[in-house]
Amino acid sequence: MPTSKHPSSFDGAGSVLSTVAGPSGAKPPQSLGVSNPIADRLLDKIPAEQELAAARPFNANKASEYGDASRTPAVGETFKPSTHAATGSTTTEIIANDKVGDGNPPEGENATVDPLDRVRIDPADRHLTTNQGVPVSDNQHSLKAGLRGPTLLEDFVLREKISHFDHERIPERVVHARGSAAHGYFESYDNFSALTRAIPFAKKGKRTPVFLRFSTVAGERGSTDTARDVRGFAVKFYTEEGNWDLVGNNMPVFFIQDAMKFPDLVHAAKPEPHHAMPQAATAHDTFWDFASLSPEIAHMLMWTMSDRAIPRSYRTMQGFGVHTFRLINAQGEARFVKFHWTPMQGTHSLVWDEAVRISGADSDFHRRDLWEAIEAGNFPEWELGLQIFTEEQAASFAFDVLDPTKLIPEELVPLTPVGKMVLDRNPDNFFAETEQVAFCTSHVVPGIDFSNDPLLQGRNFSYQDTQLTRLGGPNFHEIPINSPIVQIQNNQRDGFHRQAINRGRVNYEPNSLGGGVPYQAGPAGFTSFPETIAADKVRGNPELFADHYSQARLFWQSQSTPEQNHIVNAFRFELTRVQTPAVRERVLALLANVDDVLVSRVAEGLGMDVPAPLPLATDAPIPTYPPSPALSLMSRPGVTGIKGRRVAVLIASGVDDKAVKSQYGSLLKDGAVPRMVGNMLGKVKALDGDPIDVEISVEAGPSVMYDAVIVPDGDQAVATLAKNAQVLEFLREQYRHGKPILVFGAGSDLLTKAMIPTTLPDGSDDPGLIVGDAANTDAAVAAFKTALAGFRVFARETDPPSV
Ligand code: HDE
Repeated sequence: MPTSKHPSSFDGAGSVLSTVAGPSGAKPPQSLGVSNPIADRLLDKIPAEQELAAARPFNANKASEYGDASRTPAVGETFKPSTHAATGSTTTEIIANDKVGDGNPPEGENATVDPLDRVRIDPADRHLTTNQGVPVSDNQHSLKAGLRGPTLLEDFVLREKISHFDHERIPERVVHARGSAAHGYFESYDNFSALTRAIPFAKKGKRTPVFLRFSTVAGERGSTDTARDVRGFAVKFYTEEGNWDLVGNNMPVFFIQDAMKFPDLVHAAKPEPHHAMPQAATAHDTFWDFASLSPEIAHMLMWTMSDRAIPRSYRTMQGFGVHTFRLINAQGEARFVKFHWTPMQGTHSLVWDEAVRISGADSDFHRRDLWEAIEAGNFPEWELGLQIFTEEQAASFAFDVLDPTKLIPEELVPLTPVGKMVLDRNPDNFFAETEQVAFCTSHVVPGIDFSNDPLLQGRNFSYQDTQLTRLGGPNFHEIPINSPIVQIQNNQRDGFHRQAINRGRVNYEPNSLGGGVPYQAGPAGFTSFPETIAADKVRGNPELFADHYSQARLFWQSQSTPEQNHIVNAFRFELTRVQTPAVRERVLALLANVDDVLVSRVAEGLGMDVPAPLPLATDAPIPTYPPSPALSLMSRPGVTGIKGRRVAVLIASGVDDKAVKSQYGSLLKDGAVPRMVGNMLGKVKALDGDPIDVEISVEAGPSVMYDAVIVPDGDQAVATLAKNAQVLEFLREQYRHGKPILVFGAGSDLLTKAMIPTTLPDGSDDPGLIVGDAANTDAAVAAFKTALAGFRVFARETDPPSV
């Protein structure tokens, strides 16, 4: 018979053994009559709970919750229990088994935030099981009454499998449904704590893990990557003070000025509701109807009709936080800030004819490009630059910094580089990570704060709300990709799909029974900038929001000639697809306020006269700006050269294999991705040497899949290739899309057959058409690489295209 730990008194033992009521003021019992580890823990737990509660006779912080004192929240009071048992849910938590664990209560721990390794799954050497872990003997057949008989309802293996499959899909994002993502890190260039206490900027070389999701906006989850659209650029920083989501776009301004208009904008842009067409395109009546009645959209239209809306790659896009935010340092000093991500790969775009063809050739073009670059260790990088300015400066600008249709020209507030972001790891699983990641603009950390931009304020509600439906409840922060890398400790409980098993009976604050924990952090926690506001409660916009055109004009005037040509063509394309003449006319009336040349060129393309401009929304003088070179794609060629650029090497039997192989190798060495492209798969006989394998056919990998082409020497090869109209079309498209063409010897005949001009339309040399021969091979390859690293040869373009 075991001896009791406290044998002398049984007084009050019945109450300890009960879960309700007890004597007033009695001393705790010293024995429960039996002794075993559980009873002993109960005997310890009850008085320790009482002692813990008694340690807090009142809430000492209460007075600090009112008036001026409440501006500096106090740190919560905490009390340490004499035994850990005091705060447990149950005395039996020390019982161990394979399911519940080792019986050691996890003091101060929330293991749901442990690194993703905890949920990565690999089936090596494992048999199939059901979701209940039951081994599956036969994964081929349902359970039937006889080989030719009906399937039995009893077949729980079949039912589980089919039922899970039936529910595999979750609602796609209402906007930004189509996206791709990668892991990486942000590295701070220095200690920027004078600017912000946000921990990613705390020290030189500090790395913060990130997850970045790129997306298109209008298209559905399966839509094409190269649609004309804004791209999402959403970065989740996993910081030691919680997650910070910088949910931006690849354009620095937005369509509307108030969150109230977002559902209208998106309804107008999405497929028309009666026939659900067109997919992933604004080229239809309802979008332009809404747009022309909402002239605040003018500036954003210039961006979406520009080449920015058809990026070459996610890796060649800028990213912008769009809104004005605040940075706050440890002393509580605040500055305004705009966030800019600048790609080291340079800013490069597609041309429209190419984008349309890519949609047929490879609608995963951007997704594939990002995936392939990272898989090959060619990690894309962006520099984070900040435009930092004070409230006083903001007040002196000709525009309102709370207006998301306005940008701050870099010439007015230059970028301060503060760090770089590198994407160095593809996700393991698209659904678990890319699809389930939940960005919310309201996810900020100490040192980052909002401005009163009415769009941002509305977004702070919308994203959280969206995730509730999309991810099935309020516990989406527990989905591994969304959980922070730091502890989550609070009194939120329950809800669909709850993973955490919270220990103890205390799920409220203030408490004494839990020793006061988790306690409020006080000054160490997130505090909002105490902006002074004395205002009427109103619906409306500030005066400066009424200038709708000055920055649209700034953008237009800052573009290079080819970029302006593309904007004209884009308006012409979109408005040609519009059916209602009155809508077209109204858009022209809007453009008439932007620029005379722009509107007359678009009108000409539509066979219409330029109408009278739309009335302005303000009588105030319209600001003028000097052109901003930073707004042209041409201002950022990038620093990574030909890394990741794809080059087609056309081959057929009789090709000059030595030359071809050396060029192939030299491109590979510089990080480019060459491919042997032929009429069909198989081997081609080389001029002298080993046969060469064709890697892809012109049919499966047409011209638009490459950034450049090499046409090698070899009479027989050229004669074979010349018989294939797809090859000739291939070359014509390379030319039309402004891509470098390197041609050797007999290869020139192929260009002639394809009717490719040897000079530019104005008669001058074409810098992208490089002719090599045995004497100048190295120089020709070098010139080709220079052309490949740079921008396209836009000087080839004529309207309409002559090739
Ligand atoms: Fe979004 N936006 N948005 N948006 N947005 C969403 O949230 C919304 C806006 C942006 O890769 C949704 O999780 C409102 C501006 C990105 O998962 C939704 C308003 C900017 C992503 C939503 C805006 C963005 C979203 C849909 C006007 C650039 C994708 C699914 C007040 C600064 C993030 C979701 C990802 C996604 C609402 C305007 C960027 C519905 C109400 C401005 C990059 O909550």
